[in-house]
Amino acid sequence: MQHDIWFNGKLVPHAEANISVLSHVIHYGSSVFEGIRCYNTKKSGPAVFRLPEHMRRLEESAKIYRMASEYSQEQMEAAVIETIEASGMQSCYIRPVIYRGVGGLGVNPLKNKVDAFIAVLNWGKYLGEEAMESGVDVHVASWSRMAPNTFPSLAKAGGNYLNASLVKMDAVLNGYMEGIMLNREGYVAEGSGENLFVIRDGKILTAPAAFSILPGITRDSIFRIAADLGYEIEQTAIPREALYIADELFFTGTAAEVTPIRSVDKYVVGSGTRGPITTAIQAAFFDIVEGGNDPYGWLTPVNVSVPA
Ligand code: PPE
Repeated sequence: MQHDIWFNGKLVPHAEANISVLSHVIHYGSSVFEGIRCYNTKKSGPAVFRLPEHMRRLEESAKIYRMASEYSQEQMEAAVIETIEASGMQSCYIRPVIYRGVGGLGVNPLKNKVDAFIAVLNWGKYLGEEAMESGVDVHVASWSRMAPNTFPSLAKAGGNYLNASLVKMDAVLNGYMEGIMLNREGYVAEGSGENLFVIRDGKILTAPAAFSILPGITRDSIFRIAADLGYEIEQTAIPREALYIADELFFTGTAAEVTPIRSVDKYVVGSGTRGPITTAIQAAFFDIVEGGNDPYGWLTPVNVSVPA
């Protein structure tokens, strides 16, 4: 079933949420977006995970690209809730997008209209159901992450995903689930749609924000969860070969949640299955989002009435 789309302030049927082929975004990739999950928590029903943080990042992505959205962060948060409630979905993936619309062709976007929409859809496990336990097989991508001062990596912008989709296609066509990108200096950056964590000798490492990564909201959540479980986390330069001798590796992301990695470039990671620290962090994460146990105040409840 296709749910109503919130489109420039109003809920409209899916079929009516259309854009012009002459929209700036079609020609030049000028959009910013978010991916957010709503979970049907055991404890208190449907709730959105870290909604203010996602909408803040959306607003900041728009700011970087000088897009003046008509809607404030608070209005966009309310619009997300409204869209979920209207859909009747108790759990869903939420995709808000702000983009450059019509207003003439040509690179200069300053005259083009800025439009916004929010869609809600079903989205299961990003890297496969059984991957959550057994882990995924990945490779190091031959494409690098963008260099600093080329495309702003802190903005979650549509155009950045041209690079990501080259990485993902190469991975899939070579029989891997995902590709890990290195930055321009050759240090580990992230997956095409996930942040990456490396565990060795009980210590957890991940790339710093300045390494051309998207600093994920799940990544930030893992910092809190892991610290409270007593693990030390360091944001540091990780050489490629550290992946091959790691004890454990895992991806994080809204879509990917916490997904273990069992091999990289056919090197077996640790024991070749989900390791103990990954298991503990994954369990703590799912206790929040699925269990509804929310020590950090990360869940925003939504009222989805179940049809009788
Ligand atoms: N890095 C990239 C490049 C990325 O796209 C994502 C999310 C992350 C890191 C993790 O960020 P966060 O979701 O805030 O923890 N990728 C989104 C889109 C994936 C897609 O295929 O589309 C997502 O997970 O929603």
